[in-house]
Amino acid sequence: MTAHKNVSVIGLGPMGAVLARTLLHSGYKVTVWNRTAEKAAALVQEGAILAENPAAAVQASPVIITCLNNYAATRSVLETGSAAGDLHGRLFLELTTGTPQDARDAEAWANSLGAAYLDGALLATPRQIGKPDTPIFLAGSADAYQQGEAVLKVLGGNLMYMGTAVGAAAAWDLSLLSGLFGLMAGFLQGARIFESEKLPVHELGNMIQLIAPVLGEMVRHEGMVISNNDFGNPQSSLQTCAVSMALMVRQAKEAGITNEVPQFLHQLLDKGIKAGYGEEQLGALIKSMR
Ligand code: FVH
Repeated sequence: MTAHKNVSVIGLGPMGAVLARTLLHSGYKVTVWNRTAEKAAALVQEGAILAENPAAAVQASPVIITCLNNYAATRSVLETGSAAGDLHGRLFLELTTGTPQDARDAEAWANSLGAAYLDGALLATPRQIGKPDTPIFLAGSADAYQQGEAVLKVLGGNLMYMGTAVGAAAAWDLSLLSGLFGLMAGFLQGARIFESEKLPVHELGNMIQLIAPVLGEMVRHEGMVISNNDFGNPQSSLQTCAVSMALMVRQAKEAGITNEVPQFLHQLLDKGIKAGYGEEQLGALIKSMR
């Protein structure tokens, strides 16, 4: 087995364990380390090697994947014993979720140790890892990306290298998560509307999946509106959208359900309308958010 087929995974939470297992079952020699060693038991039975400490995990492979709760946890683990010094000449591939500043700090630290650094963001839940369409955002030097590409391809077929500005993967990740959780918050309010009308909630989920391209087109359009700074000629103005929000607030009152989500959105729209953007496109709301 060549050194290129050796990889170490530090952090065996739900995601780290799946990353290690996926690599293991793709023919990699996988060395693992986790603060709570018992979490490695199943992986060891499947053929992974449990490192005694973080330094041993680093020494075992040319590519070190970290997937922990946050970047501070990664740093504290890699500052244990000789692990940090042992990173010299290796690729440190951080797959923990963080901010762009976390990524910049991590890259500067890794480079100061003589390690290559690649910042990654997994746009997937553990059960979606290892599929041909699993998206992973990457950022860092082109050399670091080349060093990590083969391992990453096993974890997700849809690699998106966002360039050498190392904060880019985290920026893409957090921005998409913002969109996702906004949709989820809206979906949950919709689910309460469904429940109040005794409709089956799973059908709402199915419908959102079915019409996702139409919803995506609306978001794409507002992205162009903002980038072009062209907020005129609305098909659906802030004023129009505020009417829908007011309906949702009223429905919540009529049905005796929570109104937190529509109330919040209504307030946001109201702020934009009061600022004078009522007859502009929905994307104009960004002007009162700036
Ligand atoms: N799970 C998911 O769906 C998401 C999908 C998108 C990407 N995320 C990110 O992946 C990172 C790891 O997530 P996770 O699901 O594996 O679980 P977490 O609870 O976030 O992390 C558990 C591991 O972190 C270790 N850990 C926590 N604090 C420390 C510390 N101070 N020192 C050392 N290790 C620490 C923990 O160790 P232990 O509790 O088992 O001993 C686990 O290994 C995360 O950034 C997600 O946002 C997953």
